Amino acid sequence: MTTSPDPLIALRPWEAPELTSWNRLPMNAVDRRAGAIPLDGDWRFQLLPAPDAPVGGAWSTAYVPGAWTVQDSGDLPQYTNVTMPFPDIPPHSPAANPTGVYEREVDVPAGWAGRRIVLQAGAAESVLLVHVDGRPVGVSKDSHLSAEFDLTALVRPGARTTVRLTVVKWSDASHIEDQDQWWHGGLTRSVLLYATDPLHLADVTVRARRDGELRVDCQVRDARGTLPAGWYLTGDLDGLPLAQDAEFDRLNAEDERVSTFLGEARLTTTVPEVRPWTAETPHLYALTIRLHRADGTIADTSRHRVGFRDVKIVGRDLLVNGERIYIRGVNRHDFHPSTGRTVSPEDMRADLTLLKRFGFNAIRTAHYPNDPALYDLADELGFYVVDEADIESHDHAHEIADDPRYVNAFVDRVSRMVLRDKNHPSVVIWSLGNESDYGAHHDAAAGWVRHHDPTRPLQYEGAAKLDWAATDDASDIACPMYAPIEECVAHARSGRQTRPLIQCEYSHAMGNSNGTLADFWSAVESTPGLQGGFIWEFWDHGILQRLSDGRPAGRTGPALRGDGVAPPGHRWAYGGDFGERVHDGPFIADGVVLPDRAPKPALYEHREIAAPVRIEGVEQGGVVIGNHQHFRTLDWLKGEWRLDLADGTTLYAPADLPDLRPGRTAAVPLPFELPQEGGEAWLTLRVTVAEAQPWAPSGTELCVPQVRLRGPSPVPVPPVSGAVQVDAEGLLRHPLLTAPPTLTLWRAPTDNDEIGGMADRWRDWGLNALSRKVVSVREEAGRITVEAVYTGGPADVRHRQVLTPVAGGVRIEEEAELPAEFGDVARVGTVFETVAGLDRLEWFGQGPWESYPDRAAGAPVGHHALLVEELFTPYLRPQESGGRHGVRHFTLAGPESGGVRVTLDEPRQVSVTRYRAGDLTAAAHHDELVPRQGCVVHVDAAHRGLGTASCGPDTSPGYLVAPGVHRWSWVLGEG
Ligand code: IPT
Repeated sequence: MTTSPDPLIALRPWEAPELTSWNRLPMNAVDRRAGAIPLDGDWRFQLLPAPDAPVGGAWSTAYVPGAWTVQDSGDLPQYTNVTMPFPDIPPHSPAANPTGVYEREVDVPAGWAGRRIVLQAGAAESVLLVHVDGRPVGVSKDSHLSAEFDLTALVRPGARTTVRLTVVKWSDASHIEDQDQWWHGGLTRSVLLYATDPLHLADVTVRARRDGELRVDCQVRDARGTLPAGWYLTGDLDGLPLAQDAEFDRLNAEDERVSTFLGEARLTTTVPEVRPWTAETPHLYALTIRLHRADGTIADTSRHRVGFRDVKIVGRDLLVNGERIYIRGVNRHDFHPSTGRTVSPEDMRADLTLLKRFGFNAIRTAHYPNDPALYDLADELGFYVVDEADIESHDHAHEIADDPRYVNAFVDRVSRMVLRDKNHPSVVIWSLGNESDYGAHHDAAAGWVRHHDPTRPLQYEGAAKLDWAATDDASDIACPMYAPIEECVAHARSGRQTRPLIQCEYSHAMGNSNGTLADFWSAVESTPGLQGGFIWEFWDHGILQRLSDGRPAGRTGPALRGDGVAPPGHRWAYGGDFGERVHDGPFIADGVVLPDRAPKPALYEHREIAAPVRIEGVEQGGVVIGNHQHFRTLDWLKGEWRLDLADGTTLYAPADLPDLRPGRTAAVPLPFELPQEGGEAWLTLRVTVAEAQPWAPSGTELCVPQVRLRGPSPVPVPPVSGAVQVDAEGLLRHPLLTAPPTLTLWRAPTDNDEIGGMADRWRDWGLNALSRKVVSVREEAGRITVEAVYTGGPADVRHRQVLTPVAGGVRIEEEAELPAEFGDVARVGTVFETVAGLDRLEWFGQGPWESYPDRAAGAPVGHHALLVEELFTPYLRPQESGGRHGVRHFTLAGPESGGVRVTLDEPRQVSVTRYRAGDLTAAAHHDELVPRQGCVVHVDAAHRGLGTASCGPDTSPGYLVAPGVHRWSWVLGEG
């Protein structure tokens, strides 16, 4: 070990959990961005092999804010879930410990003479050491909160100063930042330098109640020590003046300490006819607080946006402004595919805008305080935020939760989060962190929060999971993760429930997933005591990676396409793709959006489940409409009716939405006279934004509730004379097919299938490679019966096709007998392939987006058309994709030419892609797939639900494909 005269290095703070900071200023909620000098941009940079290695190598540059791991530094991102990336046990870190030294000059303005000068580092991963002109300044830990240092005594206004920020990647703190995400190193949020008058606002705490009461508590300090006599505060809220609370001043004056050193003052007002803040109505008021010197001049100013609202738990209900709300939440990491960790306000606005459009009203900042700008946006756009502290000790949870060396870190992280975010109306719940067992440190941190901020509930999954009904732990909410819905319902009905039940994580969105979401929500909405949860998670964290050299593309990489496919020459990297030896593969790709924020189809399912307007049913010629919002009427929405008939007819009519208060229903007249002919009929209400919202221009579609007005009337397809062509094996010959219809029981395993163990079972049964043997081919009056067996598994599967010539094509009646040995398979169905040139699918069934048997509540029945390429979702690890549920008939045709027309005996699962299931199974990344010229078409008699077994419950029994006899029939025509 090299010895260093530098005291910050000599302290070895990276292996000292007791030391959470040195010389760092207390966290506060005063916004200092206005007037500050931003220090973002290129810094001199060198990466040392260890924190105590000498600085003195060659300098390169690194961009701030940014992770060096995506900037060609030689150190690359690594993804692990639970497992720590190094074997050292807490509080130790490995000897090989990449350490980034950032340096730059700053010209301190001459005008700052006599002012207090502060450096703010937005985030450093994981230990920050600060030097100015070679002199030690301070230390900070917590990779996801800012650190401030007073530089007044160290810098000279008018002179040039060298700032050095040393960031040590691995430390005792890494053990409590084990958050199932990419490990990076660097200064990942902005750095700035600001100046204040020595007399300044040290903190401002805003409490704004739904009844219009506003209370602002201010802490005033003077950097010179003693406060000058006669200072006072003024403030106003949208022009309404606040008054300094005289009684509060009188009590303070009695305490000499307070009046001399620790200035405290309270400003109050009552807003008449206040417009309350909710996620649906995020009304904000502008508050300005001014600190005056005795002569009236202004020493300091702080600006805030204020939302008036109450959050309360009453019994087992979480209430916002007295209403029991549903939490339609998502877990969100700070992520961007190019920068890894650094997110711009524009990107965050895009995240939140998308979430609003898809019906989300809540965010859990998993598993650390997100970028500060996120909370401003959540206030403005309207989200309920569970603000989570930067604590996850997953790999060593049990050891750390009671290791006294870590107690400071727990309380420090939780308290600093609360101090930073306490003024945001969007923050409705504090969270003590994630997956860190339950120990004394949690109670210590909970005690701090409950004392400091009694206005919000607190949650911690690790505490509440021991007994959902407990009343004396570190959680005011039972917030389990991935609990089966039946368990939640049983608890709510048990009579033992003591607190709200809101799942902190549910419906794991890895790959093609989120099965049974609608069932989850129908249970929530019909069970008092259940209030929703947070889907895991928002992002698929694929990092944009150059194929040429395997490096991250970085912030200067190519523009993203926005359709889920990586730009040419690139792919989305997941665990292992940077050569990591320890990693957790694609488990990092488990979001509802692909890495470029392209929505996965599951989002449409969520959108419909969360719809503000629903069709409750049809009664006596009227359609019953319901308002499912908590706080708004329907006047900001508009509707349009659409009627789809099986024969291809589509009719439209304008819809007048009724004037409905939240929770109410009303019947409106049926907009159409139902035509006598045309078969099955579906009425859809397309609801769009009438009045532009900050998150959606007018015209944005929000939901498409629908109701069936008439069931199918089967049209008989009589046989005709003629002949069906089969080969010696009994396989259909057809000019438009390059592969004849055969039986298949295999789908390219989804992540749920793989991790849930189903795929291995299917492989053991040989379902991916069954071979067909013809048993007999018989012809009788033009009708051909083909008996075959599919072998290779523990038992043979018998399959029969009866091929009959019918007007315009051939009817194929199929029967497959699945032996009892094959309990629970992926699908039973037909697969065939078409000639090239059939590029467009038109269908009558559910759509337009992808849907599966247990994820089909958000895809309305109607006439849909898409290009074959558009049908496919590019899940990061290729897998079953592109399915459409409830298809009645479809045509696959070229731009001019006719093509294949298929009519099904009943609504079936269908997919049309450029890939065989085997192609998808064999590929590890999307870019490895070579699209076929023709189409691979699946028509399924039965298709297994998706479930969420990659982390959580599998699909429900009703969505499984059971053994026994399956029958289906379809007509293959040309059209
Ligand atoms: C749960 C974690 O809290 C979350 O961070 C993520 O890892 C998720 O799983 C899976 O993607 S913990 C799990 C052991 C239930």
